[in-house]
This record gives sequence, C-alpha cells and structure tokens, in this order.
Amino acid sequence: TKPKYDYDLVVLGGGSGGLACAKEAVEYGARVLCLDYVKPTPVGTTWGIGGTCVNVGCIPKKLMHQACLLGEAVHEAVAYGWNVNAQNIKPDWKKLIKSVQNHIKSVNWVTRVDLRDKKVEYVNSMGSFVDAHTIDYKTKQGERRQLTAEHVVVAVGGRPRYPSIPGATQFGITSDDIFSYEKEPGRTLVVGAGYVGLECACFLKGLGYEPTVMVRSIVLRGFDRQMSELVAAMMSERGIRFVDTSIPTAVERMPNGCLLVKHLNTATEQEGSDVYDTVLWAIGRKGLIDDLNLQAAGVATKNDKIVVDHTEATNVPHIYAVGDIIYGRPELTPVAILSGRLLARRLFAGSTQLMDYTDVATTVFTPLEYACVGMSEEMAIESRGAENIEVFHGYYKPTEFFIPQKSVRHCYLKAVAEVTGDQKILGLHYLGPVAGEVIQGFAAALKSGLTVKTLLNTVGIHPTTAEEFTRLSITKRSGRDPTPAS
Ligand code: FAD
Ligand code: NA7
Repeated sequence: TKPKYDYDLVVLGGGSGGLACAKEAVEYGARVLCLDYVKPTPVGTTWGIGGTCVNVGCIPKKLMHQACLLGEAVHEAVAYGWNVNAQNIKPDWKKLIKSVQNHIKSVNWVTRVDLRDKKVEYVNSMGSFVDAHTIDYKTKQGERRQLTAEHVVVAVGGRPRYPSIPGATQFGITSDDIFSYEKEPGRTLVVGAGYVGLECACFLKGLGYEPTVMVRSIVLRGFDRQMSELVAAMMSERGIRFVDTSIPTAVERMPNGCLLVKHLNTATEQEGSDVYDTVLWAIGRKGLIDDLNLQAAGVATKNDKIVVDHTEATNVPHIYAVGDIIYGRPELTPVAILSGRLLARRLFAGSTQLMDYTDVATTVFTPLEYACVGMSEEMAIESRGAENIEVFHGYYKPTEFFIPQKSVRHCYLKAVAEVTGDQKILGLHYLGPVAGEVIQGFAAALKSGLTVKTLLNTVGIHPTTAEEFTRLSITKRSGRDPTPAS
C-alpha cells in the first residue's frame, strides 16, 4: 500500500541539529528529506550545507583562534631556543581566509557525500509550511513543489541581528561575513560583548588588527561574573580596547572609504564618533522563523523562537524543533546534535530517552580560554543561598608560561560547591590554556555527581594546568590569598 505521506520525516534546515536528526532517522529505516537554504547576507556572503557551525561558526572561529595561538607560539619559540626571526613574522589575512574556506568547502563536500551514502534526500531550497503536514519549496529550476510528511523537524537555526540604526546593514558586517572576508578588516569596531563578539575581537587582535569592543552593559551576560570580568581584563591587557556603556547610533561612509561610527554613552549621555575600517555587529542572533509560514501549521512561537516541551515537540504534536531555533535553550552545536539524534531515536526506534539540557559545558575561545560547566557563582547563590555555598579558588602558573615570561595574571580557576557533606560540585570554571579540553572531562564527572572530596582525592597529572582542580584548597570564605607562592 502507498504510504499516507511522501516522507516519514522532513527536516527543515541542514545544520548541526537537522543533519544529526536526519542521519539518525534513516538508520532506523525512515524515509527522510532535508531542506537547507542559506539566504545571502546584505554584503552577499553565502555558503553551502552544514549550517552555522561548519560555515560561519564554531569551525572557522576555532581555526582563526588556532592561527592566533600559533602566532603567539612563534614568539614564545624564540625564548625556547628556536632560531626564528620573530620580527618578520606577519600573518597573511587572505591566505588564512583561503585556507579556512578550503577546509569549509571540503566539509561541505563530505557532508553531501555522507547524505547521499546514507540515503537522506537533500534539497538546497527554503522550506515553508502550507499546512501542518505539507511543505512548500522551490526546485533548482524555479518550480514550486509541495510534499507531505508524517513528522516535521524544524532546525532552521538563527542569523546575526543588525541594529536598527542608519547604515547598519549597508556598512556593517557580521560573523556571517568575517570568515570569508577578502578585504583585510583593519581597525575594527566589534559591537556586542557576548562570546561571539569577544572571540572575534580576540582573533582580530591576534592577527594584528586593532579591534575595539563596544559594550552596551556587561561583558558575557549569562556567564559567571567574576570569570567574565577576568576575561575582559585579560583582553585589555593584550591591548584590546573596550568602550563601555555605549551604543552605536549611526554608521556613515566617509569620502576616504573609512567608516564613521557615531555613538552614545548611555551612562554619561555623551555623544561621540570614531573612525574604523570595519564594523562588525555581534549583538546576538535571531531565530529564522519568518520564512517558515508557521501560522499555516499553527506552531506557537515566542520572540523569534519556537516553543517546545521536554520532548522537543511544539504545540502541534507531530512538529518538533531542535537546535538554536528552540526558545530558551543553549545555542551550541553539541546540544543541537544530541537533541536531534535523541529525537530521531524516539520517533523511529522506540526510544524514550530525553535530552538533558542541564550542565552543558561551554568554552569562550579567547587567547586564554574560558570554559565552564554547571552553575555560575551567582546562580548557585541565588538557588541555594550564599550560606550554603563554598567556593574553592586559586590562581595558578602554567609551567610552560615561565620561559617566555607570559602573563599568568589571569590564570584562575574555581569550583562552586555545596558547603555540607562531601560537598557536591555545582559548577567548575577555568580560565587558561586549552580550557575546553580541560573542562570536557570534568563535565562528565560533574554530571556523575562529582564532589570536592572526590576531586581532592584524585591524583593530578603533573605538570598540567588541569591538575590545579585537584589542588583547590583555598575557599573564598577563608579570606586566604589565592595566589600561589611560586
Ligand atoms: P544551524 O546550524 O544554524 O542550521 C540551520 C540551517 O537551516 C542553516 O543552514 C539555515 O540557512 C537553514 N535554514 C533556515 N531556514 C530554512 C528554511 N526555511 N528552509 C531550509 N533551510 C533553512 N557552538 C558551539 O558549540 N561551539 C562553538 O565554539 C560555537 N561557536 C560559534 C561561533 C559563532 C561565530 C557562531 C555564530 C555560533 C557558534 N556556535 C558554537 C553556535 C553553533 O554554531 C550553533 O549552536 C549551531 O550551529 C546550531 O545548529 P542548528 O542546527 O540549530 O542551526
Ligand atoms: P549574545 O550572547 O546574545 O550577546 C549579544 C551582545 O550584544 C551582548 O553583549 C548585548 O549586550 C549586546 N547587544 C545586544 N543588542 C545590542 C544593541 N542593539 N546595541 C549594542 N549592543 C547590543 O549573542 P552572541 O552572538 O555573542 O551569542 C549568541 C548566542 O550564543 C547567545 O544567545 C548565547 O546563548 C550563546 P547586553 O548584555 O544585552 O546589554
């Protein structure tokens, strides 16, 4: 008998979440089609399959970060006895961008081959709802087509916002453009102090440009305050300029081609202007619901995101959402991937396992990286009360920093724990080298109920920086100095 629907599953969006869900679903015999389409940015940047992470997010960002770490390493190498003439070593922006783009293109290619091998049908087109089971899209030849699906997973992700001020879209770029930007960015104003803004400012600085970060209120909203301020201090020490409590009010192109940015300091009410070569908006992201015609399917939204329950189901039972498009969940690739995969298993393999969104570890890829898992100190105090929290902390000196005399001023870590019993750990925070690598393992430990007792009974790996977690002996409450003697 002919199946009632053309497909068992149609996935809207071929990014981290959508592809994971589609590929998992075919493993269980589902007939799956995935639609993915990228609208060009105002300056015309566009890219292939794979979504934000691969094309304009995690991957190119990590490569730029690595380029900066290598630049630093070259200078350190001299202190370690390498005969390199570090004076003449300069980054080549165009060459770097080309290498980054070549890698991305190869990932796009591998993704397409993988989809073909796995028999996930892929159409490079924008999908929208006609009704709750029918999706409309345009073929390559420009014809409109409709197809029906038993289940629909919306995984359309988000795109950077632009401020509503004169010149914003005309003269500004975003993280969607910077990783393929052919022009050297030069003096760059980064507007926004979330992790995307800070990471972009840091790799621009590392590559020899002069970035300025315009901060509306605080840096890294949502992260631990003390750690966030340390990140900002570390960036300042490296020569990144911060303009505090300010918002841009207009961008104009000057006759010499430079950009004049007018701004307002909201604390002093003083207006001012500065000249830059590039303006990069990093003021957060908007969910891509506008082109989905969600009303036709009756799917409920909040702000520009889709509201789902603990099973990722929307208010329309057979329509689900995963990844960045979900309202109120962490916007991270591994979150999108795991929730997409688990959803496919529940839909097509009889699984009942739900996605656990708690204690998701994350890293800010600044030159000293900041990684954390679990609660910030503020969150712990708010949920448990200050008297029920013990914070263990310490500054530390990475062994490899001594010879090149790198600043250790911001190498710091802390564990936020319960005050009683074995002192269950609620949050771990680390600012230093390879923070993501350090925290990943501890994230599994924290999810398994790690206590301070266990942590201090763990023998460290010497000499590493991660071992500092096994040596945390000073509590904030004790008032003792957390700086090491040597
Ligand atoms: P996306 O990956 O955005 O994929 C959605 C896809 O759907 C896109 O291709 C989109 O064009 C397409 N689409 C939209 N509408 C439609 C439609 N109607 N029809 C068809 N297709 C459509 N996360 C980390 O975990 N670690 C990091 O280090 C990290 N760094 C980041 C750095 C930057 C600069 C940015 C911007 C993000 C970063 N992220 C990072 C976040 C991560 O990229 C996202 O959380 C992740 O990509 C979300 O996956 P998704 O599947 O929800 O959406
Ligand atoms: P975030 O984390 O939402 O950060 C956005 C930053 O931009 C933040 O510092 C905001 O300041 C600032 N902002 C927002 N709107 C404006 C305007 N209009 N003018 C100036 N500054 C502004 O976004 P990211 O892109 O860094 O990260 C994306 C997601 O990844 C994020 O949602 C996290 O969940 C993870 P504010 O603190 O609001 O004053």
